[in-house]
Amino acid sequence: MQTLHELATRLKQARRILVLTGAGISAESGIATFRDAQTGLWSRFRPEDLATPAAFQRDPALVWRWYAWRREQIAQAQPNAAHIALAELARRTSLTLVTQNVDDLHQRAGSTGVIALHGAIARTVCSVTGREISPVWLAANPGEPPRSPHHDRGLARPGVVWFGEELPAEALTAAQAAARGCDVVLAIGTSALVYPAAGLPALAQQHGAWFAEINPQPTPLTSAADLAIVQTAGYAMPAVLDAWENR
Ligand code: BV8
Repeated sequence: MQTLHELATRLKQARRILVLTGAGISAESGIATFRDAQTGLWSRFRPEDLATPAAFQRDPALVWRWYAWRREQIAQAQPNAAHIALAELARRTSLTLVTQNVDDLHQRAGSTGVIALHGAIARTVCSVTGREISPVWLAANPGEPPRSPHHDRGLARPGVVWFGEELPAEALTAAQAAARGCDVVLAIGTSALVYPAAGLPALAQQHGAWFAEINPQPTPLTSAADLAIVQTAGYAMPAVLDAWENR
């Protein structure tokens, strides 16, 4: 419990906080993490092999169906205690929330100004132009995937960043600025394997920030953390808020 009290004290004393979340924060909402063994018909695929432009080029229907399955998981999920505690924490202090997740659970928990580095699974864009495709158009033009209204060779694809694709420049610039300007950086529920997102805690530390990690498993960043809390997000984040109140 001492480590949670130390984290609460650090957060309370911080001028500016950067929080980086990964799929682990949505695990207790029932959404499989990105690298967890995929269930059912998806168990024979590695996510990294499906979340690429080449996979979509090779078999657009397969990739479209994988995202439809994931969208369904997210639609049935609710924000969990960790998402809710983070939204509450942001109401008490200056906090920038950067997420690698493509679900909307932070937003549904009340977090605002969320920097979504890897896009949003709920968005659909044209595979050639990148322009948004409306749900109205999709409902009127079903398909796996539907074709795009923006280009005669275009197909509908999820509005997420695939491996090998650039992150949205504005989001990445804002996240890196937040890393340079924070005095506490907190990584929650990420395996810290995917760059440039996983480089944000080190960037913050290079600029003098104190770094804590919440994850039931060790990650490549654990050894660099000033404080490693080996707990689930759903347990640790509400407990940090409780400890904050008793400080
Ligand atoms: C790019 C969207 C320019 C799609 C995703 C530098 C060095 C090395 C490689 C690279 C580099 N720069 C670029 C690369 C290549 C690549 C990369 O990083 N590859 C890795 C695998 C080596 N990066 C890119 O391609 C990026 N683009 O940089 O463009 C470029 C391009 C090519 C070459 C050079 C430069 C684009 C990356 C974005 C990919 N898209 N998602 C989709 O979702 O379908 S990333 C994907 O992994 C996920 O979406 C997620 O965002 C991300 C990280 O995963 P996590 O969120 O951490 O989830 P994971 O399952 O891995 O881990 C869950 C964790 O939770 C675990 O640690 C677990 O212990 C913990 N946990 C479980 N339960 C709980 C919990 N924690 C707390 N509570 C719990 N209850």
